[in-house]
Amino acid sequence: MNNQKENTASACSSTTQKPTSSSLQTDILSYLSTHDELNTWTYANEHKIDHQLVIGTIRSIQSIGDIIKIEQHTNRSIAPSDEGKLLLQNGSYEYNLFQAIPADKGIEQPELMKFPNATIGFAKAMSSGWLQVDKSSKPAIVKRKVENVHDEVQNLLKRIQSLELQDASVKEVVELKKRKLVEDVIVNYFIVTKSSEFSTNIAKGEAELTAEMLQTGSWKTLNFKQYNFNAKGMMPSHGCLHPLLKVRTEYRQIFLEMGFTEMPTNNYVENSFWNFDALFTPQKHPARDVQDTFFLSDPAVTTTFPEDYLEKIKKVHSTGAFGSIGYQYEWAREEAQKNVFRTHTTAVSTRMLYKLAQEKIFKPVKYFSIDKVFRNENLDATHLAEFHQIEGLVADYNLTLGDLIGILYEFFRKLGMTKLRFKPAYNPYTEPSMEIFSYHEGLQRWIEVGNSGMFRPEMLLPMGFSEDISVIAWGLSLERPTMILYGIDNIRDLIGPKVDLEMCRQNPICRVIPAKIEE
Ligand code: FB9
Repeated sequence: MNNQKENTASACSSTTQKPTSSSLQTDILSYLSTHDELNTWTYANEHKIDHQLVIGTIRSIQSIGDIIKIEQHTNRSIAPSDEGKLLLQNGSYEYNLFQAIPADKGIEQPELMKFPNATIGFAKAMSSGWLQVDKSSKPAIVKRKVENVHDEVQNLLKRIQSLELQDASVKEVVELKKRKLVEDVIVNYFIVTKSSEFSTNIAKGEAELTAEMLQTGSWKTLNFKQYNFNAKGMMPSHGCLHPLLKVRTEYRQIFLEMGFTEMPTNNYVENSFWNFDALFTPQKHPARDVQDTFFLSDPAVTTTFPEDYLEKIKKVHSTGAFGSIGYQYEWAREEAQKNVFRTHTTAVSTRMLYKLAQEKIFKPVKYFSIDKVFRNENLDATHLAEFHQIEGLVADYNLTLGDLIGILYEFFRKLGMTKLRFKPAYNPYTEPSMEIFSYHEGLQRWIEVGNSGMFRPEMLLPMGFSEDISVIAWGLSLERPTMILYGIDNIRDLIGPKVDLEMCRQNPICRVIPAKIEE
């Protein structure tokens, strides 16, 4: 963020009286009748009028007819910063501090330092040689060293405000810039000159054609205002899509293009059975600790399960089954009954796969989900306690790791990520598992873009799938791509109470594929 602020603000302090636009119109035309040209910026300052009002009036004169010609110019100038305007109004810290010191007996230093902005005021007053500190007494006494002082800072700010002093190289101005009391501003102003139909008394053109004019025929002789096609239309207040929803739409579109069906994810609350146990996640797995998972106190448990299926899960965990030795531990139903905020949408995939396995005839499927998941993790700039998980899965006969890698290339290619790398990883519910990395042209580095794997037989066979059916799946978040696509570094600028709604109004359309690598 450069400190060059577009100085749309008025060049003059807020105390100036606001002329009506019509009287200002007359003033400007009479000024032009006696001057070759009018500089809106200097005119506004000389007449202590809001620069924007002058520009607005110039525009309205323009809309009446070919009365004036205008040329836009930009120049770099300096102006008091917001803090500078305060000092311009109330005087500088050092000057006000000096005034607070009794001329005769001085003041105890601790007392003086209670004065507003005393630190900077005292430092500046000392460096200007205005004060002396008598350290012989405890506490030290601060006394005036000079009879009286002038508030040079305030004067300078006034001269800068009134454009009398505009040379930024003057050493005092440099000093004020260092104190962030003065800042560079870019001023867009106009040079206005007379045009062919210039006159000082311009009849205000009729702004609308009324029924009465039509009936009387007076419209034939009246002179109507020109349409001012430059007039800025009022931006209608309109709803706007949060960037997350725009990116979600893009991801959803990609899945639908690839023939995937969206899974119903409208249940944030899940029980540990479907969120963990059915996914062959052992009951002692750290992910099941309160450190990682939000457990519900009410309703704390679910008691209804497909009992035969639950027995199979119990078996495959505790003593092993379906050719697996399991985890050889005492599997507890109570643990599985605990209700949680789902930690992943893979819980939804589990329910959908179980339902699929109950079908008489197995039909290959491609499912996807994009919805909220909750993790009781330590928060940082890129992690909140909830995020949107994007998940895709394909269930079919004899799918291989190659099929998984193939579909990942196709999926990420549609996201403009063509260079992928796969790193072996571990998930309780997939073997083999892979973290997915992509080379991000914009960031000029490899970034982790997701996780994936082949669901374990200990998960699929208890559901009732035959051995020759395998399921490949992958997941990523919605927040990470959105932050990268919209250049947002802190997730709190994207989600949460601190989000500036302007960001929602102004954020551009979502281009998941950066422009240059569009096919
Ligand atoms: O989204 C992630 N990274 C990402 C994705 C896209 C992207 O696009 C940019 C525009 C170019 C950029 C970054 N990640 C997954 C990777 C990391 O951010 C990781 O640190 C954080 N992960 C989250 C979980 O954190 C605890 C992201 C989230 C994640 C991780 C794994 C899965 C889902 C989400 C999964 C899974 C899975 C695996 C096997 C079978 C089924 C599901």
